[in-house]
Amino acid sequence: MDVSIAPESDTAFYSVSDRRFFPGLVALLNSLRLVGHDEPLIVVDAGLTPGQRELLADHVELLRAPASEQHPVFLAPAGPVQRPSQVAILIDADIIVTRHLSELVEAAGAGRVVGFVNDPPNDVRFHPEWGPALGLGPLRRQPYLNAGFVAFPAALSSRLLPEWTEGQNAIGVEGTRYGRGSLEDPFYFADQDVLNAILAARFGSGELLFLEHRLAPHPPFRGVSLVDERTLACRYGDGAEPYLLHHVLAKPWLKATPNTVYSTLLSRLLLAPDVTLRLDPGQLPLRLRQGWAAAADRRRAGTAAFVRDNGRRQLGRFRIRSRLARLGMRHAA
Ligand SMILES: [Mn+2]
Repeated sequence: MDVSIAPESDTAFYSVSDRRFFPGLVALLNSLRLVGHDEPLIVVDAGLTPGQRELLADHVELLRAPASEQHPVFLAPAGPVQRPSQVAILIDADIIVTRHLSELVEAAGAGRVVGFVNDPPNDVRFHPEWGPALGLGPLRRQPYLNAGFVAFPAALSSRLLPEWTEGQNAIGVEGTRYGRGSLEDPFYFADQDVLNAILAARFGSGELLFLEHRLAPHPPFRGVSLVDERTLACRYGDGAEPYLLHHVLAKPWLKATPNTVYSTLLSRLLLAPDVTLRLDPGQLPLRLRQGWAAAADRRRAGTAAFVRDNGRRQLGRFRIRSRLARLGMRHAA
Protein backbone atom coordinates (compact mmCIF):
# COMPACT_ATOMS: atom_id res chain seq x y z
CA MET A 1 0.00 0.00 0.00
CA ASP A 2 1.18 3.48 -0.87
CA VAL A 3 2.46 5.14 2.33
CA SER A 4 1.43 8.55 1.00
CA ILE A 5 -2.27 7.65 1.47
CA ALA A 6 -3.60 10.28 3.81
CA PRO A 7 -4.59 9.43 7.35
CA GLU A 8 -7.96 10.87 8.42
CA SER A 9 -6.26 13.65 10.42
CA ASP A 10 -4.55 14.92 7.28
CA THR A 11 -7.85 15.65 5.60
CA ALA A 12 -9.26 19.16 5.66
CA PHE A 13 -12.42 20.81 4.38
CA TYR A 14 -12.17 24.21 2.67
CA SER A 15 -14.89 26.77 2.13
CA VAL A 16 -15.33 30.47 1.36
CA SER A 17 -17.80 32.84 3.00
CA ASP A 18 -18.73 36.49 3.18
CA ARG A 19 -21.20 37.99 5.66
CA ARG A 20 -24.25 36.99 3.61
CA PHE A 21 -23.26 33.32 3.46
CA PHE A 22 -22.60 33.01 7.21
CA PRO A 23 -25.79 31.02 8.07
CA GLY A 24 -25.04 28.59 5.22
CA LEU A 25 -21.48 28.18 6.45
CA VAL A 26 -22.68 27.44 10.00
CA ALA A 27 -25.13 24.84 8.64
CA LEU A 28 -22.26 23.24 6.69
CA LEU A 29 -20.01 23.18 9.78
CA ASN A 30 -22.74 21.70 11.98
CA SER A 31 -23.67 19.09 9.36
CA LEU A 32 -20.04 17.94 9.06
CA ARG A 33 -19.76 17.52 12.83
CA LEU A 34 -23.13 15.74 13.14
CA VAL A 35 -22.25 13.11 10.51
CA GLY A 36 -18.94 12.44 12.27
CA HIS A 37 -16.37 14.58 10.44
CA ASP A 38 -14.04 16.19 12.98
CA GLU A 39 -11.35 17.30 10.49
CA PRO A 40 -10.51 21.02 10.27
CA LEU A 41 -12.82 23.34 8.36
CA ILE A 42 -10.68 26.06 6.80
CA VAL A 43 -12.60 29.12 5.61
CA VAL A 44 -11.38 31.89 3.33
CA ASP A 45 -12.86 35.05 4.81
CA ALA A 46 -14.31 36.98 1.89
CA GLY A 47 -15.90 39.62 4.14
CA LEU A 48 -17.38 38.18 7.34
CA THR A 49 -18.36 40.66 10.08
CA PRO A 50 -16.25 40.90 13.27
CA GLY A 51 -19.18 39.32 15.20
CA GLN A 52 -19.38 36.39 12.78
CA ARG A 53 -15.61 35.87 12.98
CA GLU A 54 -15.85 35.76 16.76
CA LEU A 55 -18.63 33.13 16.67
CA LEU A 56 -16.58 31.01 14.25
CA ALA A 57 -13.24 31.43 16.04
CA ASP A 58 -13.37 28.24 18.12
CA HIS A 59 -14.69 26.07 15.30
CA VAL A 60 -12.99 26.93 12.01
CA GLU A 61 -9.65 28.22 10.81
CA LEU A 62 -10.13 31.58 9.10
CA LEU A 63 -7.79 32.61 6.29
CA ARG A 64 -7.54 36.08 4.89
CA ALA A 65 -8.53 36.36 1.21
CA PRO A 66 -5.54 37.06 -1.06
CA ALA A 67 -5.62 40.72 -2.08
CA SER A 68 -5.21 39.96 -5.80
CA GLU A 69 -8.58 38.22 -6.15
CA GLN A 70 -11.39 40.23 -7.72
CA HIS A 71 -14.44 38.20 -6.71
CA PRO A 72 -15.30 35.73 -3.88
CA VAL A 73 -16.31 33.11 -6.45
CA PHE A 74 -12.66 32.87 -7.49
CA LEU A 75 -11.45 32.11 -3.95
CA ALA A 76 -12.07 28.32 -3.90
CA PRO A 77 -8.44 27.36 -4.66
CA ALA A 78 -7.03 29.90 -2.17
CA GLY A 79 -7.64 27.73 0.93
CA PRO A 80 -5.58 24.68 -0.09
CA VAL A 81 -2.91 26.95 -1.63
CA GLN A 82 -2.38 28.62 1.76
CA ARG A 83 -2.96 25.55 3.96
CA PRO A 84 -2.25 22.34 2.03
CA SER A 85 -3.43 18.96 3.36
CA GLN A 86 -3.04 15.32 2.29
CA VAL A 87 -6.66 15.25 1.12
CA ALA A 88 -8.34 18.58 0.41
CA ILE A 89 -12.13 18.77 0.17
CA LEU A 90 -13.44 22.00 -1.31
CA ILE A 91 -17.05 22.45 -0.27
CA ASP A 92 -19.50 25.32 -0.85
CA ALA A 93 -21.13 27.15 2.07
CA ASP A 94 -24.56 26.34 0.51
CA ILE A 95 -24.03 22.59 1.08
CA ILE A 96 -25.33 20.39 3.91
CA VAL A 97 -23.51 17.07 4.29
CA THR A 98 -26.00 14.29 5.03
CA ARG A 99 -23.72 11.27 5.55
CA HIS A 100 -20.08 10.51 6.30
CA LEU A 101 -17.87 10.98 3.24
CA SER A 102 -15.30 8.26 4.00
CA GLU A 103 -15.55 6.58 0.57
CA LEU A 104 -14.90 9.90 -1.19
CA VAL A 105 -11.98 10.77 1.10
CA GLU A 106 -10.48 7.34 0.43
CA ALA A 107 -10.90 7.66 -3.34
CA ALA A 108 -9.20 11.07 -3.29
CA GLY A 109 -6.46 9.76 -1.00
CA ALA A 110 -5.80 6.95 -3.46
CA GLY A 111 -4.96 9.47 -6.18
CA ARG A 112 -8.09 10.84 -7.81
CA VAL A 113 -9.94 14.11 -8.16
CA VAL A 114 -13.47 13.33 -6.93
CA GLY A 115 -16.56 15.35 -7.80
CA PHE A 116 -20.24 15.17 -8.73
CA VAL A 117 -21.61 15.61 -12.24
CA ASN A 118 -23.57 18.86 -12.58
CA ASP A 119 -27.34 18.88 -13.13
CA PRO A 120 -28.77 18.53 -16.66
CA PRO A 121 -28.58 20.17 -19.14
CA ASN A 122 -25.18 21.36 -17.85
CA ASP A 123 -23.93 17.85 -17.15
CA VAL A 124 -22.28 17.71 -20.58
CA ARG A 125 -21.17 21.34 -20.90
CA PHE A 126 -18.08 21.64 -23.09
CA HIS A 127 -16.44 24.54 -24.93
CA PRO A 128 -13.47 23.82 -27.20
CA GLU A 129 -12.55 27.54 -26.70
CA TRP A 130 -11.51 26.71 -23.13
CA GLY A 131 -8.24 25.21 -24.42
CA PRO A 132 -6.85 28.21 -26.35
CA ALA A 133 -8.32 30.78 -23.91
CA LEU A 134 -6.46 29.21 -20.98
CA GLY A 135 -3.42 27.99 -22.93
CA LEU A 136 -4.25 24.38 -22.11
CA GLY A 137 -4.02 22.64 -25.49
CA PRO A 138 -6.45 19.90 -26.54
CA LEU A 139 -9.29 18.93 -24.19
CA ARG A 140 -10.96 15.55 -23.68
CA ARG A 141 -14.77 15.58 -23.81
CA GLN A 142 -16.08 14.23 -20.51
CA PRO A 143 -18.82 14.82 -17.93
CA TYR A 144 -19.00 18.34 -16.48
CA LEU A 145 -18.48 18.53 -12.72
CA ASN A 146 -20.15 20.87 -10.27
CA ALA A 147 -17.45 22.84 -8.45
CA GLY A 148 -19.40 22.95 -5.17
CA PHE A 149 -17.65 19.78 -3.98
CA VAL A 150 -14.19 18.72 -5.18
CA ALA A 151 -11.84 16.39 -3.28
CA PHE A 152 -8.23 15.77 -4.32
CA PRO A 153 -4.95 14.52 -2.89
CA ALA A 154 -1.85 16.67 -2.29
CA ALA A 155 -0.07 14.74 -5.05
CA LEU A 156 -2.41 16.21 -7.69
CA SER A 157 -2.72 19.73 -6.30
CA SER A 158 0.27 21.15 -8.21
CA ARG A 159 -1.45 20.25 -11.49
CA LEU A 160 -4.75 21.77 -10.35
CA LEU A 161 -4.40 24.80 -8.09
CA PRO A 162 -1.89 27.08 -9.89
CA GLU A 163 -3.63 26.76 -13.28
CA TRP A 164 -7.05 27.16 -11.69
CA THR A 165 -5.98 30.42 -10.03
CA GLU A 166 -4.19 31.72 -13.15
CA GLY A 167 -7.09 30.72 -15.41
CA GLN A 168 -9.55 32.62 -13.23
CA ASN A 169 -7.32 35.69 -13.28
CA ALA A 170 -7.09 35.40 -17.08
CA ILE A 171 -10.87 35.22 -17.73
CA GLY A 172 -11.95 37.92 -15.24
CA VAL A 173 -15.52 38.27 -14.04
CA GLU A 174 -17.05 40.25 -16.93
CA GLY A 175 -18.00 37.36 -19.23
CA THR A 176 -19.30 35.17 -16.39
CA ARG A 177 -22.68 34.92 -14.66
CA TYR A 178 -21.30 37.25 -11.98
CA GLY A 179 -20.69 39.88 -14.67
CA ARG A 180 -22.66 40.29 -17.88
CA GLY A 181 -22.15 36.82 -19.34
CA SER A 182 -24.84 34.57 -20.82
CA LEU A 183 -25.07 30.79 -20.73
CA GLU A 184 -23.49 30.51 -24.20
CA ASP A 185 -20.33 32.29 -23.05
CA PRO A 186 -17.52 29.74 -22.51
CA PHE A 187 -16.80 31.06 -19.02
CA TYR A 188 -20.37 31.81 -17.88
CA PHE A 189 -19.85 29.41 -14.94
CA ALA A 190 -16.60 31.17 -14.03
CA ASP A 191 -14.53 29.12 -11.53
CA GLN A 192 -16.43 25.97 -12.52
CA ASP A 193 -15.70 26.29 -16.24
CA VAL A 194 -11.99 26.86 -15.55
CA LEU A 195 -11.93 23.82 -13.24
CA ASN A 196 -13.57 21.58 -15.85
CA ALA A 197 -11.21 22.80 -18.58
CA ILE A 198 -8.15 21.95 -16.45
CA LEU A 199 -9.54 18.52 -15.55
CA ALA A 200 -10.09 17.81 -19.27
CA ALA A 201 -6.59 18.96 -20.24
CA ARG A 202 -4.21 18.10 -17.43
CA PHE A 203 -5.58 14.87 -15.93
CA GLY A 204 -5.94 11.34 -17.27
CA SER A 205 -9.47 9.91 -17.11
CA GLY A 206 -8.18 7.34 -14.58
CA GLU A 207 -7.30 10.19 -12.24
CA LEU A 208 -10.89 11.48 -12.13
CA LEU A 209 -13.89 10.03 -10.32
CA PHE A 210 -17.23 11.36 -11.55
CA LEU A 211 -20.08 10.60 -9.16
CA GLU A 212 -23.74 10.75 -10.18
CA HIS A 213 -25.52 14.08 -9.79
CA ARG A 214 -28.32 12.51 -7.73
CA LEU A 215 -25.84 11.82 -4.92
CA ALA A 216 -25.30 15.60 -4.54
CA PRO A 217 -28.67 16.99 -5.69
CA HIS A 218 -29.88 20.57 -6.16
CA PRO A 219 -33.31 22.12 -5.36
CA PRO A 220 -36.03 20.93 -5.40
CA PHE A 221 -34.19 17.73 -4.31
CA ARG A 222 -36.76 15.66 -6.21
CA GLY A 223 -37.27 12.18 -4.80
CA VAL A 224 -35.15 12.77 -1.68
CA SER A 225 -36.82 12.16 1.65
CA LEU A 226 -35.55 12.94 5.09
CA VAL A 227 -35.12 9.66 6.96
CA ASP A 228 -33.79 10.96 10.27
CA GLU A 229 -33.68 14.62 11.23
CA ARG A 230 -31.29 13.80 14.10
CA THR A 231 -28.60 12.13 11.94
CA LEU A 232 -29.46 14.14 8.76
CA ALA A 233 -29.87 10.87 6.81
CA CYS A 234 -31.70 11.29 3.49
CA ARG A 235 -32.76 8.63 1.00
CA TYR A 236 -34.29 8.05 -2.44
CA GLY A 237 -37.10 5.56 -3.02
CA ASP A 238 -34.58 3.03 -4.39
CA GLY A 239 -32.47 3.21 -1.21
CA ALA A 240 -29.66 5.40 -2.59
CA GLU A 241 -28.41 7.92 -0.04
CA PRO A 242 -27.15 11.31 -1.24
CA TYR A 243 -23.88 12.47 0.35
CA LEU A 244 -24.97 16.07 0.46
CA LEU A 245 -27.64 18.61 -0.50
CA HIS A 246 -26.42 21.59 -2.54
CA HIS A 247 -28.71 24.66 -2.46
CA VAL A 248 -27.66 26.35 -5.71
CA LEU A 249 -29.29 29.66 -6.80
CA ALA A 250 -31.53 31.48 -4.24
CA LYS A 251 -30.45 30.78 -0.65
CA PRO A 252 -33.19 30.00 1.92
CA TRP A 253 -31.47 32.14 4.58
CA LEU A 254 -31.47 35.18 2.27
CA LYS A 255 -34.99 34.99 0.84
CA ALA A 256 -38.13 32.88 1.07
CA THR A 257 -37.66 29.78 -1.09
CA PRO A 258 -40.00 26.81 -1.60
CA ASN A 259 -39.82 24.40 1.35
CA THR A 260 -37.45 21.50 0.73
CA VAL A 261 -35.52 18.88 2.65
CA TYR A 262 -32.64 21.39 2.79
CA SER A 263 -34.75 24.15 4.36
CA THR A 264 -36.15 21.67 6.90
CA LEU A 265 -32.63 20.65 7.91
CA LEU A 266 -31.38 24.24 7.87
CA SER A 267 -33.47 25.33 10.91
CA ARG A 268 -32.42 22.27 12.82
CA LEU A 269 -28.73 22.76 11.88
CA LEU A 270 -28.70 26.38 13.05
CA LEU A 271 -30.76 26.07 16.23
CA ALA A 272 -31.08 22.55 17.69
CA PRO A 273 -29.33 21.85 21.03
CA ASP A 274 -27.02 19.16 19.57
CA VAL A 275 -25.15 21.38 17.07
CA THR A 276 -21.54 22.57 17.38
CA LEU A 277 -22.26 26.26 16.77
CA ARG A 278 -25.80 27.27 17.71
CA LEU A 279 -27.05 30.63 16.44
CA ASP A 280 -29.31 33.06 18.26
CA PRO A 281 -32.83 32.58 16.81
CA GLY A 282 -33.38 36.34 17.16
CA GLN A 283 -30.73 36.88 14.47
CA LEU A 284 -32.60 34.74 11.93
CA PRO A 285 -35.74 35.38 9.85
CA LEU A 286 -38.87 33.96 11.54
CA ARG A 287 -39.30 31.27 8.84
CA LEU A 288 -35.94 29.71 9.83
CA ARG A 289 -36.71 29.50 13.56
CA GLN A 290 -38.35 26.64 15.46
CA GLY A 291 -41.81 26.48 17.04
CA TRP A 292 -45.39 26.92 15.75
CA ALA A 293 -45.14 30.59 14.69
CA ALA A 294 -42.02 29.81 12.66
CA ALA A 295 -43.66 26.73 11.12
CA ALA A 296 -46.67 28.84 10.09
CA ASP A 297 -44.39 31.49 8.59
CA ARG A 298 -42.41 28.78 6.79
CA ARG A 299 -45.59 27.38 5.21
CA ARG A 300 -46.71 30.88 4.21
CA ALA A 301 -43.29 31.91 2.82
CA GLY A 302 -42.73 28.56 1.12
CA THR A 303 -46.13 28.65 -0.60
CA ALA A 304 -45.63 32.27 -1.65
CA ALA A 305 -42.19 31.41 -3.05
CA PHE A 306 -43.62 28.40 -4.90
CA VAL A 307 -46.41 30.52 -6.43
CA ARG A 308 -43.89 33.25 -7.32
CA ASP A 309 -41.43 30.83 -8.96
CA ASN A 310 -44.17 28.86 -10.68
CA GLY A 311 -45.75 32.09 -11.93
CA ARG A 312 -42.41 33.07 -13.40
CA ARG A 313 -42.18 29.74 -15.21
CA GLN A 314 -45.73 30.10 -16.59
CA LEU A 315 -44.90 33.62 -17.76
CA GLY A 316 -41.73 32.26 -19.43
CA ARG A 317 -43.79 29.65 -21.27
CA PHE A 318 -46.32 32.26 -22.35
CA ARG A 319 -43.57 34.47 -23.77
CA ILE A 320 -42.13 31.57 -25.75
CA ARG A 321 -45.62 30.70 -27.07
CA SER A 322 -46.28 34.29 -28.19
CA ARG A 323 -42.89 34.45 -29.89
CA LEU A 324 -43.60 31.17 -31.73
CA ALA A 325 -47.06 32.46 -32.66
CA ARG A 326 -45.52 35.61 -34.13
CA LEU A 327 -43.19 33.42 -36.17
CA GLY A 328 -46.20 31.42 -37.41
CA MET A 329 -45.00 28.35 -35.54
CA ARG A 330 -47.91 27.97 -33.14
CA HIS A 331 -48.50 24.34 -34.06
CA ALA A 332 -44.86 23.41 -33.68
CA ALA A 333 -45.00 24.39 -30.00
MN1 LIG B 1 -22.96 26.40 -4.32
